[in-house]
Amino acid sequence: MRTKKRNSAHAGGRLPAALGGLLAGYAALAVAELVSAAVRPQASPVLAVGSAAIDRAPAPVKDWAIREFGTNDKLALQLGIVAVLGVIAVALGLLALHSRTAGSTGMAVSGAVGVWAALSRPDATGFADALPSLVGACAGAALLYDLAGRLRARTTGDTASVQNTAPGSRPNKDSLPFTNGLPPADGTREPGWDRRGFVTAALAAAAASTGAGLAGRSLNGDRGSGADASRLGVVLPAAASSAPPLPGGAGMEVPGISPFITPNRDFYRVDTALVVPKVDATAWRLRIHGKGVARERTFTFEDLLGRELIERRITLTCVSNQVGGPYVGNARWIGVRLADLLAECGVRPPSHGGPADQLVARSVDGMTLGTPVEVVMDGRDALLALGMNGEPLPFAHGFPVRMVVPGLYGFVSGCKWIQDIELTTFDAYDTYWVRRGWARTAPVKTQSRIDTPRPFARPRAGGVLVAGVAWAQHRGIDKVEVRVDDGPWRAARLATEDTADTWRQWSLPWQAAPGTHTLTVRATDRTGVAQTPRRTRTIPDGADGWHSVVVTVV
Ligand SMILES: Nc1nc2c(c(=O)[nH]1)N[C@H]1C(S)=C(S)[C@@H](COP(=O)(O)O)O[C@H]1N2
Ligand SMILES: [Mo]
Repeated sequence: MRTKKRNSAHAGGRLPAALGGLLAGYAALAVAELVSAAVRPQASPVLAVGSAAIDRAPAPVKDWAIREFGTNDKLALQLGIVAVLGVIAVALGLLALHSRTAGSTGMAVSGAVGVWAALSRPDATGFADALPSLVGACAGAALLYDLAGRLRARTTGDTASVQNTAPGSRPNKDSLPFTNGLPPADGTREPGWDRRGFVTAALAAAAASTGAGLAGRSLNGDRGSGADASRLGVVLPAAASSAPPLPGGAGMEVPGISPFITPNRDFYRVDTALVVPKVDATAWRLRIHGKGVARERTFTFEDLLGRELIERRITLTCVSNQVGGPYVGNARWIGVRLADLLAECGVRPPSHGGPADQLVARSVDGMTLGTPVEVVMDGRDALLALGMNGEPLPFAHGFPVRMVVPGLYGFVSGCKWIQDIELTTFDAYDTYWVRRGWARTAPVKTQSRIDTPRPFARPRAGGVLVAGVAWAQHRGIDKVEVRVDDGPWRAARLATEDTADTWRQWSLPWQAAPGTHTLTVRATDRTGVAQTPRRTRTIPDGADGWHSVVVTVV
């Protein structure tokens, strides 16, 4: 009985059922995309679930993703989510063959996950954020219910309907032979399901979903147009204090070495934003408030542009950079000296009796980064940067305004898309990364990297130039040494130092003998501390260890 009933439920077959599930899932996402255009692009289910996954991923998983996928980690995540949703949709389609209610309920429950993710985003603006997933899931559930109904149209699940499909059986009065009520004209054995109705409904749903999805995409795409226009309209004034001219010899002409200044398009990008926030500079505000802020202030972008600007070359590094990794870059930044702004607001560093030891920077996407107030106000060139390498900040690097603090890893200093600065204490507040096991304070560790030859390169025997970069921001690089296999350490030639806040290129000519060799580099900073050999993890405060490259000389 039970099995017979199942057979009847399979009247339409598994393939159309699976397709129906997929289609319902597609419709749900497409409708959600359209609704998200009325709310916020980030409230669409894939982005909301993806962002929630990023926030909850354990550090090792995050490290693995960054290692495996690099800057494509976010694309990989989204593709992964879509793949999982596809599997769920197929399963629900098959489930709906047995029970339309169960299938549709499953679709609704999947939508609830999107609702929960969207509402739990730190930048969620309220119940509206739930709407894309909610409306999308309802559309998907309704479509699945309808399509599954067509798959079971002639066999509505009672015993009689089972016999219906048996040769010579008479149509059951409860079942609907065809939606148009007509038996097949040619008298051949019709499928036990409403094939034409299913195909028609499926095609109509696919077309409508694609239309909704494309409309949503295009509306979401237009959303940033105010921001685009505001960025195009920015004219960066000349700095009152420009960066000193680059000393001759600060840049080495070695093929394969990292250029001294990293072009914006090549500058590494590390953040949790699945969609790059596009902020309209004309509507942007920065508020400074909190403990010990005698005069709370709010600044507009115009306010900052009109102030005295300083221009500095500063090397930025990510704490997630593995030894030898790519998450380091050097740019010319223009902006406002943060210490001046804080002093205007009446902020004093702890060493001058100020009650706040932590500056918490908040971005428009809800990220929080904590920086020691003492460091920001100790005289170094901590900036609210407005420009990068002669242009307004690229959106991906924090337009309209970001923080840059020489000597600290990005996660404790480099807030992009900043909108709020709160003075507080390290005891009172843990920021985003600290809550995930990373250090509260994190000065950049001394590091060096071999850029050329590349790993597993096959240079010709004879003269080979080994070269790369070394950094120890705000302390400066004193010495770089290279070793071939287990040979002696030899001092590399250092490019002229720009400032202690920038990296230094280095090179060493090597008489390469045929065979496989390991090249190793280590740097010593101005305080006399040399890089330690032992490789450590990046969490909690940055990787230690020497960079090595294995090459085969031919
Ligand atoms: N709003 C926001 N700012 C952020 C981050 C982020 O995830 N969100 N990541 C930080 C980290 S970990 C680093 S290393 C730097 C990287 O800056 P870049 O992407 O411009 O190189 O930005 C910092 N600022
Ligand atoms: Mo970072």
